[in-house]
Amino acid sequence: MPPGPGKKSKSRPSGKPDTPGKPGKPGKPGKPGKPGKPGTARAHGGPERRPRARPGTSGTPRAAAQPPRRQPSPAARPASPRPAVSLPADAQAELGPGFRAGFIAIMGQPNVGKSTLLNFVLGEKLAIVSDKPQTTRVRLLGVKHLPGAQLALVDTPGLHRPSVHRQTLLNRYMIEEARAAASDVDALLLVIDASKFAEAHKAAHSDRRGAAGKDAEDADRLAASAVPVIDSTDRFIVEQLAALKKPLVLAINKVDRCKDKTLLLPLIEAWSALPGVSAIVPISAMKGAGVDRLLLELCRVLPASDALFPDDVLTDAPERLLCAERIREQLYLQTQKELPYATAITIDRWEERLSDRGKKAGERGVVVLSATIHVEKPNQKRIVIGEGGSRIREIGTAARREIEPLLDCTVHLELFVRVDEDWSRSRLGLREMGYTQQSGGRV
Ligand SMILES: Nc1nc2c(ncn2[C@@H]2O[C@H](COP(=O)(O)OP(=O)(O)OP(=O)(O)O)[C@@H](O)[C@H]2O)c(=O)[nH]1
Ligand SMILES: [Mg+2]
Repeated sequence: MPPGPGKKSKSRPSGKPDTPGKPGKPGKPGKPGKPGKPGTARAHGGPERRPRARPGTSGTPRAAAQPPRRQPSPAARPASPRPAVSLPADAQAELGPGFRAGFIAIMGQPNVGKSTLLNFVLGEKLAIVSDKPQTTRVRLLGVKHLPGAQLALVDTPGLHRPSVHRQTLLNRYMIEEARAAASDVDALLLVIDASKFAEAHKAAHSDRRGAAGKDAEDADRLAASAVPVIDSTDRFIVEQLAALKKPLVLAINKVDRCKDKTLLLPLIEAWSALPGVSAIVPISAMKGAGVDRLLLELCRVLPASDALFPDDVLTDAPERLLCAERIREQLYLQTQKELPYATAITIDRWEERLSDRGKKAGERGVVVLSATIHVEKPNQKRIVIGEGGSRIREIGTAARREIEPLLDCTVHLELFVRVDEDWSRSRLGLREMGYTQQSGGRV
């Protein structure tokens, strides 16, 4: 294994930074470590009262003292194009009286839409999303408050089959994060991507038709037999999850991308035949189709319990982590396919200035942030900085626009880029980026 972060060169981009201000000395990064102090449970008069352990979700030791993040006030909330999703109208009759609450891990392969689903359910952007696989790296808690129920949803990194080749320590860390989340919760929500099956089916259909000159019906039959309905990775994942003997709900996502909806039938049939799947719901996490039914199925499998969090708590994730994530998201969005995914963000300086006018006196008025983008190779650093510093300026501006509504104040953000060779392959590198296992993981 290569040694820990090797050559280090840190520079600020040439050109004007997003906001002026001297960098602070790089400190400890926002660390996805132990969870913050549990939010006090509020009694909702459920039939059963039991103290519940909370699974570890993201947190930094430093930020652990922060109160859980509350739902932003309507004034602070960025204009949302849609109202928050709730249960279907007939749900209360189906669920009966009494309160239900519990932790649910959102599991599945990378890129299937787990984080998109979390955000849609919350009606807030909490998790970052990109079309690059393995975007989510640490567990992230989002609390959904419903009439008669509370879902503590834990977004997780994507799972894949263990492969001996090219597994970095970061990969192993992420898989361990997802596994640890699954074993800590009351129920599991497995998300799969229906569009992958639809696309594979379509490709097989046109191959067969072209190759054999078959008529449409024959081609359909042959294509159906050629494409595995449940791919080997999903099969592997569901076997692992079923072994945990917890209620398992399946969401078949991205149905908006399946023009031929009849292709969902073989999927539903194949998944229903597997033992341990409590319910199957086709959804579009992006457009929202079916998400209300999915919430109902999740409520069904939750235990009777008092609420686990006060009803204005959105997450326990520290603001530092959420800010670092927004920067990473912009990095992904603005560099497209040029940048390998082994980049990390550390927040090196966080300075709060109180407001003396405008907003309520004494409230946070400005946050001054310095963050470092860590890459593994000098050419990656050049990509991030861009021509004359243009790209890093764009990343900084876009990230600041995302962070301001999150912190509900003015933000001055300064970004640096540093090469930490092969950090994703060394224990020290992971620790420096804040990726330390919370639950006795094996990294
Ligand atoms: N068309 C369509 N695209 C979706 C849907 N849900 C997610 N996506 C897209 O799929 C890509 C991956 O979404 P994510 O939410 O980041 O997926 P993820 O499962 O969290 O991925 P990892 O964090 O990498 O494990 C993004 O480009 C999303 O916009 C959906 O319902 N329909
Ligand atoms: Mg994700």
